[in-house]
Amino acid sequence: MFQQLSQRISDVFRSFTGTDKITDAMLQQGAVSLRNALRDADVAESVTDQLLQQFNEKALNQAVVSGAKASDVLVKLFHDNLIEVLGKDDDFSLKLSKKPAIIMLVGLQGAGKTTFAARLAKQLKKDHSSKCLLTSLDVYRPAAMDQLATLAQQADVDCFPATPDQTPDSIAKNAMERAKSESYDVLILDTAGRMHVNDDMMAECRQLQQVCKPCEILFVIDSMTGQDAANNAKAFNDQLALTGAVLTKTDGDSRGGAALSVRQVTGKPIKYMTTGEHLDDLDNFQPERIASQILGMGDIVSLVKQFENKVDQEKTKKMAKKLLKSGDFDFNDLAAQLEQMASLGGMKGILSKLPNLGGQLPMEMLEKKLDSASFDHIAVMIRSMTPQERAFPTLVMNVKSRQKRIMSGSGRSQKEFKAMLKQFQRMQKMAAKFKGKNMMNMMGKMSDLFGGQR
Ligand SMILES: Nc1nc2c(ncn2[C@@H]2O[C@H](COP(=O)(O)OP(=O)(O)OP(=O)(O)O)[C@@H](O)[C@H]2O)c(=O)[nH]1
Ligand SMILES: [Mg+2]
Repeated sequence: MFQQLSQRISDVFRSFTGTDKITDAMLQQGAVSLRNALRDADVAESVTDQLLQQFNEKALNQAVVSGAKASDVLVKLFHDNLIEVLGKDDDFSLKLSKKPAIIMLVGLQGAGKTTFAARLAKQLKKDHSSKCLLTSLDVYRPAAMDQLATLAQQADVDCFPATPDQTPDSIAKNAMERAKSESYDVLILDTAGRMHVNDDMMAECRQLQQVCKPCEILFVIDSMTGQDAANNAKAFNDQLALTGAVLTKTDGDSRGGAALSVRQVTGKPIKYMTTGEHLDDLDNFQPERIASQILGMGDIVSLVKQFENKVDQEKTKKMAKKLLKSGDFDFNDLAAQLEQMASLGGMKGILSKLPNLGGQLPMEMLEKKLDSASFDHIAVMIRSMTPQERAFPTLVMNVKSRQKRIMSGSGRSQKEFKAMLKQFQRMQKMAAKFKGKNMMNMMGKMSDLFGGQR
């Protein structure tokens, strides 16, 4: 699901490199491609307008943190915006305050109402020990009532029997009576769908709403609905005051637009998604997961977040200043580098988060080379040095007795100690070369050194 949108959006963002701020020109340039990508992903025009407007407002003048690319920052901002549009702060729980609590399912033909009814009952029974009763109000399609009865049996929940010669609201009234007298916690009403939104269907649904006063009216929509999703959602929401939506068939080859459109147009939470043919293929809707899937950029978003949160910018600046001045690099600097790299999950962590790199790199070989234990060993050896030794590396390089003390204090072998010194000297040389240059570049180069070490 969502693959086409993700590919397009990542293509749009990949072209932005080498800047320290998101500019209006970049957003303008990106907007055309983004608009096309969203349209091709079946996001409705009106929804695209709102989405891009929100995005531009948030993105303009955003700083590109050192070490990140403009495209990374844009991806992260777009991702955050998607999460918001998909309902980050929504309340996804069902409001089942009455007994019996009535849940009414509405939506077009074939959307997945009947199968969702059985899935939901099964889940409520399992997770909340709710006593559920199902009933079909579909008096138009002869097989509809049998279909629900069969699914209810599979889900091991009760189904209120009805016949097609009754009216939908008389069936609903009878089912409510039964639910009340037999102390059911929940009654789920499965309504009849129509090919298109029409007045008959809406009138019937409104009538049912008045008779049953449901706690929840859930709009069930096929995720492959495409451009019509926004219009359909609007029609149902205007007439019925929906309490939420259910996105079905997310296992199919959909282009992702329906989820965005439904949430944005109705303003109601998408409470569930169904992910397959089986009764258990029911999930709570997760905006973060869907937004990341939409972007499909590996863990690039979390990497950018980590850069922002964990790279101590002050520390980096201080170090850069010092290097600018003297090109000096001591053991304190090495310790600080290691700490920053460790906070990003070490080299392995950094590499594994970069999109598309995983497939191209011989990960097994890298894993051997990037043994994080060697970082830890170096850190221990530095901790065993005195403050003077850390600040004046020559003391360590030239005085054998100090070396011995550090080795025994840290419990590392002579071989490890020598390797550490070699590493340190390489980094010192590199620091001299990088005098006055970008710290994050330097960090990257230093990481290369670690990678090439063994
Ligand atoms: N692959 C897949 N198929 C699904 C999913 N949800 C429902 N279906 C299938 O979609 C078809 C239609 O589902 P129904 O539950 O009958 O749809 P409905 O909304 O009740 O349709 P009407 O009663 O005609 O209005 C059935 O064949 C379901 O098995 C899903 O998440 N994934
Ligand atoms: Mg049905």
